[in-house]
Amino acid sequence: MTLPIVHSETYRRHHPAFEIGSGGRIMPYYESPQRAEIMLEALRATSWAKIVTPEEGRHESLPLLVHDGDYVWFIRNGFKEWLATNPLLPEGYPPTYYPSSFPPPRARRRLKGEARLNASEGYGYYTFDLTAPLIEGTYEAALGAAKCAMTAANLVLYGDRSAYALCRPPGHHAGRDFSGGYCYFNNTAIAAKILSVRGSVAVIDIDYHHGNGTQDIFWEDDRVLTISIHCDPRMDYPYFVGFADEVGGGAGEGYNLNIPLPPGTTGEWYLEALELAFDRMRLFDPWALVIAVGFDTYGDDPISKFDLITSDYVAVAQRLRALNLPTVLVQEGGYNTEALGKNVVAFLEPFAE
Ligand code: SP5
Ligand code: ZN
Repeated sequence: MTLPIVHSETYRRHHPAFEIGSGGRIMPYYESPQRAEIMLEALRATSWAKIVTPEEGRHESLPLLVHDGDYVWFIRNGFKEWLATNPLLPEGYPPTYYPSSFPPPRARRRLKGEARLNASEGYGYYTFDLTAPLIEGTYEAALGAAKCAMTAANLVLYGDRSAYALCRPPGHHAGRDFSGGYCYFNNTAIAAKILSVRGSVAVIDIDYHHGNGTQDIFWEDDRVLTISIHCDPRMDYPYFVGFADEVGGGAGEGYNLNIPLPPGTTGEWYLEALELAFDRMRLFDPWALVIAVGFDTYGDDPISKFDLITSDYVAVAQRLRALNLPTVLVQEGGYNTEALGKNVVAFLEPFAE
């Protein structure tokens, strides 16, 4: 029994020093390097995890599969450009590029393609909150995560039944031209896009938070069905997107399904929501499945309000596995570092074969 686990050491290059709570308080950066370290450690201790590194090569055009060129340029070069303007740097932690202003609603589209001209203050154009700052190693880490997703997708294209990408930083909040929610390049969308060379693909996002970036990327696409099960945006992040009436647009109308659930959701309710997702998926009849995996649905997650326990992840995974589709699993959130190890092992084991 084995399951390929694609992992890159580049995640260590991305380690923002803090995040800013809604009360203005400085908090630890929940999306920490320890997350990946702990999951990898726990997987190494199993008999079935086959840890592999991403395919060799620079692959710098990979993010362009799902992101606009000006956005990718900014994630790659924005930090350097900003640093060269001699910003007033803080003491006690490394230089960190936070946006200082944001385009007011409706102003943004006028600037399309020009925002890079003011790289020193322009990051607000490309990011929708304060949780995805740029530091020196952010691009390298984000590209490394994208390569893990690509490699897992290629493994499945070339015949593996399932493959898991241990991506860090995560990706599902990153859209065509924006970062946010700890996300820079949308690893899940990259995997889905690669798999879509062979036919239609379903994405199911089981992170606690709505996969707004993935929804944005495939909004007008009828070849990739996007489904997200998440906490009701009236009650939690990302607050302004993720409602049930968002169904896709243009050719993609009817190819996005949001299933918002209330705070306090248990494993039992969750499994019912999963069946709704499966009903839509069966009609769509994809050749492959991408699962955006988050363990922030865990009862003891520090930033979330669902009530799943470790054995619920086994049940969820068994049902997903029973769909009997070639499957790429992509790591998204999950912030209880104590529990991440046992949860990732519990969830992935049904996919080992
Ligand atoms: C990939 C992913 O899971 N991104 C999630 C981004 C969530 N950002 C909002 C964090 C709000 C933290 N609030 C702290 C409350 C502590 N009780
Ligand atoms: Zn999340």
